[in-house]
Amino acid sequence: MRIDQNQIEDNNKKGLTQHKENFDFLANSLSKNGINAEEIVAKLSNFQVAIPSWALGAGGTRFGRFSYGGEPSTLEEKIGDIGVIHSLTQTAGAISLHIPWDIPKDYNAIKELASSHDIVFDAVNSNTFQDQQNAKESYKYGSLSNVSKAVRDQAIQHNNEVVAIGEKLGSKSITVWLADGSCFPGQQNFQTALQNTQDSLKEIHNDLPSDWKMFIEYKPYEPNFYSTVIQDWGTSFLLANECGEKAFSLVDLGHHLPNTNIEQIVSTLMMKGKLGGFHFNDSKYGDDDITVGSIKPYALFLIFNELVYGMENNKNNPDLAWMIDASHNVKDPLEDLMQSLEAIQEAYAKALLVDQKLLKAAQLDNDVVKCQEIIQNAYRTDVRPLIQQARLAVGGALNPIETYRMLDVRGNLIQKRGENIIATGL
Ligand code: RM4
Ligand code: MN
Ligand code: MN
Repeated sequence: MRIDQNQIEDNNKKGLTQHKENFDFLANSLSKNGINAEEIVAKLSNFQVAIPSWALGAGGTRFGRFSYGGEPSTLEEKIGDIGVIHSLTQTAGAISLHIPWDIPKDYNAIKELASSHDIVFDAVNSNTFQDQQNAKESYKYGSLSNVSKAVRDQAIQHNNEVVAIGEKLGSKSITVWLADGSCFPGQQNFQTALQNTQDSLKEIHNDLPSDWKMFIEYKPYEPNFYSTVIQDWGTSFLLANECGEKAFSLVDLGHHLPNTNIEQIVSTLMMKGKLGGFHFNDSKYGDDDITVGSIKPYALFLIFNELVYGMENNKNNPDLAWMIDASHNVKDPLEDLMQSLEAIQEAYAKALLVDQKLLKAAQLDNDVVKCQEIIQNAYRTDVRPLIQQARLAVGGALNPIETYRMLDVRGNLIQKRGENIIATGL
């Protein structure tokens, strides 16, 4: 289903007068503090977050999966769904493919389809955490870290193939997330596993096209429950350094033990020019992959505060690859993704309001109370009119979810695709 620009404009009409009042009021009060609202709006309009091809169907848990009516069953339909989100929000102009879940059949047709929705191909993701049909070797005991050279070679080869697929689509980066690790003490020699992983990643890195990047994602546990080879940012950073200049760390918000100070990790990686990408989601306990900003919006804001600082001060980092890595059991996946996009924009907008000069001065004075006031004043500002203004400026909906429901997008998708389709993916 394609949403027509006129439909969006029609739906916007009824809220425009109120919006204008809200925006003018906010812009005016921000200007008293020397903040130019239009500059922030322009930054928000330009901000694009990739949608992973595996987030468009209902997710599940190991206990069950409840499909959502009208789920996309082909890559074409997934791109169509992202097209819907992008027309409404104007912030989802990229797709990230997981291979082999979503290998295009006809590359030119897929590229044309994506560009007709104004969507580009972001990082491609390799998968060596599942055995593929007819594969010679099994990843049961690891992939890039495996004690068997034959298994490692197969996994390296898979990553090379993923890069080749990405090249045909215009992607410029590969994300490697490994499930490798061990379930019981003594099962694995830590040093051998790390050394093998390092050597394998180096091979992948050295075969990358010259304008490509490799993102190394870390995660403390799951599916292995005693040890994970790339368990934390330090290990990822170490490996990225060993591999070379095309390698970077990737932070997935759900891949930390409870209460980890993620904003500090972001800051360190940016200072060292080694932050490559970001996977957004939220969680309470583990890698819950729930809607961005639904549990810890203040933490998300603090992370964005470091990102904004880093983007200003650490030009040694590449342009960051932003992606939502979440999937859902109980919500309409498209509505859920729009909620995530809104939360990301909100945290970004609030971080842009932090008066960095004033904060630095307060830090130099050791004025702890003032530091907190500066940070929390920004956080407590209702920035929604800025986000709406940013969407309106580029043809998006004033209220994406409301418009989505008004147009009965889900009803249309169910009519076309049926009630009991299951999307490819986990
Ligand atoms: C992992 C990790 C990866 C994602 C897979 C599906 O936990 O977050 O980024 O590709 O899940
Ligand atoms: Mn991830
Ligand atoms: Mn994850």
